[in-house]
Amino acid sequence: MHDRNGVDGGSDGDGRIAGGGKLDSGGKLVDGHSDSRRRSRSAGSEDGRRECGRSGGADSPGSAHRRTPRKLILDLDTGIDDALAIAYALASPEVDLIAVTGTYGNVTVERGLRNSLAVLDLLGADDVPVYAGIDHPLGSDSFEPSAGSRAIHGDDGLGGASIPESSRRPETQSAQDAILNAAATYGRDLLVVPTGALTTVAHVCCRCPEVMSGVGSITFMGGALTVPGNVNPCVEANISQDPQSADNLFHCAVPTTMVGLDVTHRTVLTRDATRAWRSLGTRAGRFFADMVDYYIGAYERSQPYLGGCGLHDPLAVAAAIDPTLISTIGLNLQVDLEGPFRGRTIADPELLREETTSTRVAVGVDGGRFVSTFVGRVGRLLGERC
Ligand SMILES: [Ca+2]
Repeated sequence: MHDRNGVDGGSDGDGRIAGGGKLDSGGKLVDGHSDSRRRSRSAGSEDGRRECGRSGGADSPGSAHRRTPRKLILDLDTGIDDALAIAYALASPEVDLIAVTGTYGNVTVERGLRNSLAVLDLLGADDVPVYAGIDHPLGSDSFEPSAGSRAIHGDDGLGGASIPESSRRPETQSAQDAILNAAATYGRDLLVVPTGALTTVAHVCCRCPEVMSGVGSITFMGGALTVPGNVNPCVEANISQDPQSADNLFHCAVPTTMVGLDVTHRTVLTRDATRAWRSLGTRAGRFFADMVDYYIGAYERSQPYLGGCGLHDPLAVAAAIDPTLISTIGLNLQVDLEGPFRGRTIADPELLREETTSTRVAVGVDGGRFVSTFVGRVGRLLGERC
């Protein structure tokens, strides 16, 4: 399965689709050559609720020689490392962030959307649309953040750091339709990076596996295979939010890459970085320094041996952009759904002899290269803001 999960292919990366047109601000196909930033960042049509169709991007011209940034959708439960993932995405020339979709975990969907909009606006990306996804796990009709999440990310999800509220609102289209439309439009030129509960992405993948199998990659932050969890000795937080949806995703024949605690705890940011950001003298620098100092403080209490905070969600973005940062093994995963190990990610014993595997599990990372790239790119971005 992963033989075709390559990094090449797709549309010309500039918003064009197979028929030669582009998407207008509502996501509708138009002719002509105008190319506003807003237009290229639209993630899907407003009339949404499309039926599953073939991806338009995989066989389009220009796939052999990529010259333009690939499209990126982040599916975030916007707490502190999600905000860092937004910054890294905006600072990376290899990708064009076309949408943020909202899931839950660190915070509720509503709170996460407010945080995403505020962070995007602060970083000068007030043209990136934000869409609400499913706001509770399968088998439940509500969600509230855990005490552990509030301790690590703060009650507001951003460590109490000062940031203006956005005047924007989330789009009326659902995250599910936005993701599906973008997948059908951009095909392998689209990267999808979920970094919270997998409910929305699993729903879309199970609903239209052929379309979602056609995207460039689905690289999620979550799970723990070779190291202990961070909820309990077996379970990682994102998977714990909705184990059933994660298990559905692993069994719906859509290729994924797992960037879990196995590697994210090897990429650590220290107070050296926040001191540098604060010294930039910009509002964005101060906000990110205050926010991450709160995060590092939480780590100093819970995992002092790390020497800083884990760069969980930004590493997933970086691995989606540059898979050479990680080394992986192929597995067909399952999630334990009952008993004391509920939420554990582990190989499905019934699929051990399958020749094809659906998930590349990251077990190694070039942490030094990633952290230095992260510090350089994000530092430049924060210095450019007023
Ligand atoms: Ca997250």
